[in-house]
Amino acid sequence: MAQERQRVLVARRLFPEISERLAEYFEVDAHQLTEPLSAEELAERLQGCAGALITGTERIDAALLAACPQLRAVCSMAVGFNNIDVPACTARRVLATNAPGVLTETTADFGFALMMATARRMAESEHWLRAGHWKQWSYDLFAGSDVHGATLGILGMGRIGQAIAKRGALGFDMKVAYHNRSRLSQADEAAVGARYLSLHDLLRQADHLVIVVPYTPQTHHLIGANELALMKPTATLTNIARGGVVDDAALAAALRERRIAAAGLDVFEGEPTVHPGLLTVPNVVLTPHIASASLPTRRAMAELAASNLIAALTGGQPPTPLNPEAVA
Ligand code: 8YV
Repeated sequence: MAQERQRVLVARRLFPEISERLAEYFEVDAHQLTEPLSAEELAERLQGCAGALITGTERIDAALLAACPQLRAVCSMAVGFNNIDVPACTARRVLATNAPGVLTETTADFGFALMMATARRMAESEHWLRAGHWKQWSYDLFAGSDVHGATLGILGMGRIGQAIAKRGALGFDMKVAYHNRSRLSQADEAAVGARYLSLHDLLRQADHLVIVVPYTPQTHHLIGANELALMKPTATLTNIARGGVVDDAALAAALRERRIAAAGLDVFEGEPTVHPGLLTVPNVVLTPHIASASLPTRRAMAELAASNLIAALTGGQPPTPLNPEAVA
């Protein structure tokens, strides 16, 4: 009798070829709707599943794992994994994987673009033009701040932070400074043209601050009212990391009172809901968590998650495990 195939869930609507590839190995249940599964629906759909391909938005916590005892692998196509309780996965011998590397350059491109759009007031001026306000030239019409030659402050110097640093140092002649939990080696600092500063010095010196730290209990509201108060009134803040690293209410107040010049935000506390104070100030560029959204990169992210899932459930070596000890 043929051996029963393992079941896997593809928890979000994705490229059809991902499900087709998984179907060569597994019985695949692919969620087809753009609307995500609720926590209850996710637990229900995972019944009897050995694996799940997820994104950065499905919560994998102890309660879900307890409700899905057959689960052996949870493979995310996001690099950030604050939605996965990795120790809880390890305790249940569930392998968890993320998707580092494949989105680095695309995400760095977007972070740099968002910082530039913020500094040069692109969204604000575009809305104004569309609204029919453009009647004449004026010397200070949407005059912003320069990017080239300015001090780029990078908070979080992992792969994406380093890729942004290179863009600033090599492409735009910026003075690049950074703060990170651990300092880079001298060779790595030289390679990306960045010097290390304390968080407070970084906030004081940056003309353009770009935030790229992972979201953890330690980075929750890392940037709040006190930190914003250290920034230059001419400075911009760009967040492509996670909502929750910045206190959005404090940021909205700082923008409204022009205590900093402008912000560019791709991530929000409680997204897709956006703090109402951010929706009503003009000096902020708002995008819906799309920093990794080029089609080739989204495909590469999904492919990496699928490779992890196939390896995890067929006795192979998953390329990017978060808790290899879970199955050691
Ligand atoms: C994802 C991201 O698009 O990889 C991450 O950590 O934030 C984005 O690239 C998002 O998490 C959905 O998976």
